[in-house]
Amino acid sequence: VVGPTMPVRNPVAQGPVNPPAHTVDGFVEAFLRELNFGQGVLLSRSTVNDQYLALARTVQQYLVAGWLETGARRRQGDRKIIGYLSAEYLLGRQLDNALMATTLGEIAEEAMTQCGLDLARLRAQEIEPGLGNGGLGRLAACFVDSLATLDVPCIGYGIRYEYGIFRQTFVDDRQAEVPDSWLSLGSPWEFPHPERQVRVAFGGRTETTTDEQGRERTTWVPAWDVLGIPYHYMVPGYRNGSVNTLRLWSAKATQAFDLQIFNSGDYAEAVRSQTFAENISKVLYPEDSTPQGKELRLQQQYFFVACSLHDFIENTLPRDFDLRRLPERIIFQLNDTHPVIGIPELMRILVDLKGFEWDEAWDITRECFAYTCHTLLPEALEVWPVELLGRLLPRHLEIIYRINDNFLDEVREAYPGDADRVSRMSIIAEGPQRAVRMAYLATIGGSRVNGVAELQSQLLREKVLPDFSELWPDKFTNITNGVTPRRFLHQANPLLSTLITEAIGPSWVTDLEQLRGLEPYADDAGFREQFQAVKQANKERLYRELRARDGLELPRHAMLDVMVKRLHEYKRQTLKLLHIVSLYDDLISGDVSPADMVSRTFVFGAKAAPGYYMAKEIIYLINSVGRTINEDKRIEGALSVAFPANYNVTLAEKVVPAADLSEQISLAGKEASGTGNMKFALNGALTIGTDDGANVEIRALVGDDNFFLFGLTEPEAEQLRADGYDPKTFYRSDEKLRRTLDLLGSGIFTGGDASASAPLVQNLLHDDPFMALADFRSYLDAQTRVDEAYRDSDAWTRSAILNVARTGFFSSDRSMRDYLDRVWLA
Ligand code: GPQ
Repeated sequence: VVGPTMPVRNPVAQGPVNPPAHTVDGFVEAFLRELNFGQGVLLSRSTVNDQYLALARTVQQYLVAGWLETGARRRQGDRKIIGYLSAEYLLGRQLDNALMATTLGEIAEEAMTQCGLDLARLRAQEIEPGLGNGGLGRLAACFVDSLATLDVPCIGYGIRYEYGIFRQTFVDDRQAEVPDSWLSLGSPWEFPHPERQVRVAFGGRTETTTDEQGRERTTWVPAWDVLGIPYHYMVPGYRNGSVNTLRLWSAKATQAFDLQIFNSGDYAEAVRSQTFAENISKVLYPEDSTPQGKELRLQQQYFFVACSLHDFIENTLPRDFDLRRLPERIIFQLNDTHPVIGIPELMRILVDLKGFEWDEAWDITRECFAYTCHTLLPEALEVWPVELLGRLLPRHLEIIYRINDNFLDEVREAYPGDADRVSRMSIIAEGPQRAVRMAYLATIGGSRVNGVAELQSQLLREKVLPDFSELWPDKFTNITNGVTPRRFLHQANPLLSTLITEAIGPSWVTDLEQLRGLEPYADDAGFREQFQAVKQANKERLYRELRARDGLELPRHAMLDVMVKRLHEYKRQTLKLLHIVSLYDDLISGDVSPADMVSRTFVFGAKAAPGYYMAKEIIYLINSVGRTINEDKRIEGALSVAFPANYNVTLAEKVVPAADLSEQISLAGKEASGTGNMKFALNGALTIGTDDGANVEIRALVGDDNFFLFGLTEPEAEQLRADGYDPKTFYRSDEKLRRTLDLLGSGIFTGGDASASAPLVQNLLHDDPFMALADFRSYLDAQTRVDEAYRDSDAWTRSAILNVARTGFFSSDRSMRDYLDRVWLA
């Protein structure tokens, strides 16, 4: 079974079989077939899960022919393929997306009704594949969506984690993590291909021998290996018949168990090596922007990259392909540093396995990779201890050393006598523990380096990789992130989509700049009224969901103020919390009466990395403050706080369309881009935000009048830090801040126990690494401007419409065109 595909010469089998008829009858027929022959049950005896699985497989039937055709077309053509290498894909639910791509929504609805079933109930049965942490993983999902929609050949490569991002629960207001067994009820969206397994080696040593021509040849003698089994997922373009592939790798032991040990009775020992091997794709690391440097993580990285390169070279390229032309057929885009080990791996393939000379292999390799950096946080830049990398991948470490030697020669030549620079630029960081700087390897070994928003790209050049951008100014570029308008506008916000389409026609879905055509409608009172009605309906949809999902009761008419994103100190959920506490203080001190306050409902969504202590303290305090405020009758419901557990893509699709206010309040210079900020603006929320990441570009596009700016700029924050930032000075000089922090620390939110809030409060007073106290006053003032603006609901709605109309730039279709122009086909 293992081996090349055998051409079948039967003319009947040349093309794909036709999908079922695009009618209710056709759909019902296909569905019942799937239920009977796929699930092996009668409709009358089927469970909701049976029905969901059959429905998923039915919708899939409509996509498969396009998928097979796209594949055949790609194989016949010779277009360059984008090999998107990403350790994370935060896909979200597949069913709705597939229904949208195939225009089967109404047909499926009617077909299910005819079968006596409720489509909404079946949709709710799907557990989303949470194979990512946050923005980086979701970006990858948006990018593959856009590439399919643009009909650009792309294979997304990644890991099929058996357990994705943990399911978050709250126990006594604190986060508790539950494993996400997303595969346990079946996985109808994947196509396993065990016959296309790839063997991946680890450990051992290298051997150098001299061949007959006197050339040195190094071979790797590994110590152990695992198999990678590819699982294929369809990535449909938007109603264009083009369907790309996502290829996710699952680890399998080369030997299931040791029969001899098993027979001797030691069952645990008999399966030990299997467990060890299969752990590689067992679980997603839940750290976001903070790599842990764990051996298993490096195993994951090498595992999926080695599988992917092998798969492309041996199975995707034609048999006799001349590898000197590899850069004409593939560009591997490195989604952050996680797949950077692919650079030495391609060198190893070319030099050790294919017999290339080093220099020629290096020229090919550099052309085949490009690197995207998603951060400015120094702690987020991956480094691997030399000892660990050498133990796990001895040959790759040798190759990295040689790449480094050659590169440092280049540096010495360009800057004679500058030893300092040489050590600054070395891939190997010297010190008590020598380490491989993966961002440097990526920069040296790739043809392009890009940041993900203008400001971050500038800071990347100036602060993170200044020596490299000086040496190779043309290598650096910016490509501002984007989000797919299909999932985050068309699918998530059907009411607004209909309103937009009625105004400007339907083609904005694949040409988002057309939203500009909405600008005149901002001044149309009738349109504003409809827009408001849509927002209100979306709020009510969200509140229904939160009632059913989390038992939350929320007022219908308050301003909806939303902060959803990973929990991280730099993102400053704390600042939001201080704002809430300050409003509560206004109320209970009698400074403001509930009737005079602009009512707000605050919605948080955030997972903390399980080992991130301060982030978990912040979650605890948000929950504690929220509970106290929600239960306090004195404030007459002027404020309410909702923190639904387990924020994920599915919930985002309900939250984003409902929001009035989008909180994008990171300390300037810390958020690389943000993509939630884009989703909210596109759905007609106004942003309160700092001059950070893509906020800068959002504000430039929507205009100052339609954006609430506050806070230090990046240079100001830098200056403040250089001058010796002392949060206490802000605490002392601002009475409102003092009262707010004192109230937070008083114990009234934590059952009378002041020590329960101390970790956060003390951290803010004595350290405050992300300058929440410095920005507090400016934030509060901006929130006052928000209140004033919200009181004039017509003017607010006008601004909201202009936000939609002016943010078409943030389509990931545009991002993909930029990558094509500036990186992939440059
Ligand atoms: N991002 Cl380095 C992540 O989600 N995880 C990471 O490990 C790193 C970055 C985010 C980044 O924080 C956001 O500002 C970006 O919008 C997002 O990547 C996509 O580029």
